[in-house]
Amino acid sequence: MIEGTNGDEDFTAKLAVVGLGGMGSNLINRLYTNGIRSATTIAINTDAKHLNMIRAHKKMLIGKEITNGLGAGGFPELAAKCADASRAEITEAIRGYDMVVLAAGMGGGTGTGSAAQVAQMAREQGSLVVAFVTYPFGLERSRKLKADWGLEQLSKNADTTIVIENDKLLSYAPNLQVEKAFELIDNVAGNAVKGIADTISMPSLINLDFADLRAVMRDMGTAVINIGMGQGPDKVEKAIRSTLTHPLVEADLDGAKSAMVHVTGGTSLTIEEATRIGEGVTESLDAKANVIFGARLVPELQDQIRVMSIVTGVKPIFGSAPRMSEERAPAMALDYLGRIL
Ligand SMILES: Nc1nc2c(ncn2[C@@H]2O[C@H](COP(=O)(O)OP(=O)(O)OP(=O)(O)O)[C@@H](O)[C@H]2O)c(=O)[nH]1
Ligand SMILES: [Mg+2]
Repeated sequence: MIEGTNGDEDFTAKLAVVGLGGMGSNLINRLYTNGIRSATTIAINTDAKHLNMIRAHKKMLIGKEITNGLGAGGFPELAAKCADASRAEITEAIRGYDMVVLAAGMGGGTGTGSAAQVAQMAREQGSLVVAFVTYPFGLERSRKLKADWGLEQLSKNADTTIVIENDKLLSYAPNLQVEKAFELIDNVAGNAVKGIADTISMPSLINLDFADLRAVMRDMGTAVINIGMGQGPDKVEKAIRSTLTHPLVEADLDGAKSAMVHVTGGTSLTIEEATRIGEGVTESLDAKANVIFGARLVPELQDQIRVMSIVTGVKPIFGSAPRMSEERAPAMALDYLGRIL
């Protein structure tokens, strides 16, 4: 018991992960099915059929009177109306969380049109709002304008908006089938969300608490996420190198204000190794940037080290990755990527 308390109070930060639209709900399904213990999962969609297939702690169909549960058909304005019409229920569902993590694919109707509004509702209640969004493949041409619009609205309303560019992720494993590509993206985003949730709610080798996270994520605009992995004798160097070479969107780091680095490793990971990685992956940032580290031991990882670094206050540059080809190719690329990421 902590001195000065009656022992009943819960000092862990309360977290909700809210998935919006098809992509967001799929991510929630994955998190829930894999058993996320540190956060409440909430799926929100205008599409009743899709929502029916999703498993989550809470599910919510929005704008029933407007779309009849048939989805927003790629129209963000319509989805924004749906979010507005369901404002009271959404506000109720996200009430009382210290942090709300939003997930949505930019480029369609529901996720694109409702993300900014849900972010605003969560902020009004005082939650720290961090959004994970994907930016459409080059081959989804008509969706990019919508995505740009959605991203702009969202970054005005969320504290930090972390962007994953689909093409960029796929440039590390070209010629993947679209479905496999989505699966991969969901995995990466899901791991990142789970990483943040676990980091602040479970005992760790190097603890990161909610106050630390808030300091680097409050009012920070857009952010980039880099992921890396190391294994074997040079695992620390490999982890640093792969993290620096696997940004999920290219960005101009000039204005970088802060960064969060999280390292996960098997039980042999030492504090010294984790610190070395934290320093290695943030070396190029301005000396004034506020950098926080966290590290957790996950016995199943054995000799493997996994790194996630999120750099905030940067400007994403879209379109630097080669466009994903529409060709179909073997799934072995997925296995290859699974190892790097
Ligand atoms: N990672 C991932 N991305 C997806 C998935 N489905 C779609 N996307 C991407 O997310 C963007 C938005 O698609 P959806 O999430 O299906 O759209 P929505 O928000 O449901 O919009 P409406 O169906 O028009 O209401 C697409 O342009 C794709 O780039 C998925 O299962 N996983
Ligand atoms: Mg949909």
